[in-house]
Amino acid sequence: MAHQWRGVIREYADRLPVSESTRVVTLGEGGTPLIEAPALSRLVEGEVWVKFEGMNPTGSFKDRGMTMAITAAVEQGAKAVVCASTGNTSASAAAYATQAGLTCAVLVPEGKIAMGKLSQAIAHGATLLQVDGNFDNCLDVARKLSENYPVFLVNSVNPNRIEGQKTGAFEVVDALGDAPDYHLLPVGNAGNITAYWKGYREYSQPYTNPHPGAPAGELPAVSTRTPVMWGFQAAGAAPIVLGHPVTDPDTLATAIRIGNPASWEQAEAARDESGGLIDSVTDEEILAAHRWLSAKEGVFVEPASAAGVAGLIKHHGLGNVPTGKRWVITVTGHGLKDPQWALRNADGSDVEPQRVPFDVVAVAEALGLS
Ligand code: AN7
Repeated sequence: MAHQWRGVIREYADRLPVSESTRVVTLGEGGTPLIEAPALSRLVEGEVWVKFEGMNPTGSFKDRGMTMAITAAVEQGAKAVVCASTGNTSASAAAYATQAGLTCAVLVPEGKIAMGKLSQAIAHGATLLQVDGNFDNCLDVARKLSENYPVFLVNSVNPNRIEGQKTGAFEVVDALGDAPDYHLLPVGNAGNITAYWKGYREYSQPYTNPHPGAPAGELPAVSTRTPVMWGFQAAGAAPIVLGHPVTDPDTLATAIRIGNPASWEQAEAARDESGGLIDSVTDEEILAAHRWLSAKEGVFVEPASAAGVAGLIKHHGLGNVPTGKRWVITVTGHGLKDPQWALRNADGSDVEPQRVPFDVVAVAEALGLS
């Protein structure tokens, strides 16, 4: 039978908190394309790859963590799960909870949730509550709910989420043969940078799975090194860059509109241990990178997902980007989640389709073929 990718838990079971008897909840996540980006490669005179996480079942990297979080919740006897979300986590939680037969509650901040994400959560039957507050308030309530009521929290403060998401780093190394020189990605609640760094570290040294029931024995190192980690927050929501929480975060990249990241310290550890940086990019830089990806590389992402590319372009402009290096940039979510940004011109006006009569000569003329 032809091989089908089995989802990140089965593909990487020897490095995840599962045992042989674990009932795996999966939608076939992971195995996403690592795409060479020719225009970015030319820009930096190096080799730039984008890890296109929009190709996951619900359209974002969250699925890697959610398969593990929901699998663990089922194993522990959960009947209900809850999360706070700027959108993608809720879409993913709702889908995986549905497959597992769990009920799912999602708390989203007031307004500013991309419509694609909202409709996913609703389509999958989640109970969606819009909280009168921002993401950080939502996470606070979700945490307290899970401490005091019979619901499991599936935000990335749940270590199973980080475990699942570390498989992104494994796939990069498996595809390239070793870790890249640099790994860039957007930073919101900072779970993903934490997870990638954990994955890269675990792959670079001998590993013994600490989970009870996991196969015993030491696995050899897969990579010879770890990359330098560069994370990028939106300028209006850049608490780690500023060194203090932001009480009223604001950015058009709503996925990373987060003022007090749960994995703040782990993100700083990833930065410092790898000799990297966490910097901010403006909304204009994010939109320019979003346009660059779609118009020059053929990759359509949602705005927040372009923050890593925006960071590379920004630092290239600052002269901080050495030539001859290998760069991997995680682009975290699909452009169809939040497609409106492509329909705006650079000057902010709406893109309008050119209208033509149903006449071949007129169409040929409009296309400049005559
Ligand atoms: C497309 O869905 O926090 O730094 O609640 O959706 O691991 O939080 C989303 C985050 C980047 C930031 N790109 O990742 C949520 C949520 C996209 C995202 C991030 C998010 P983290």
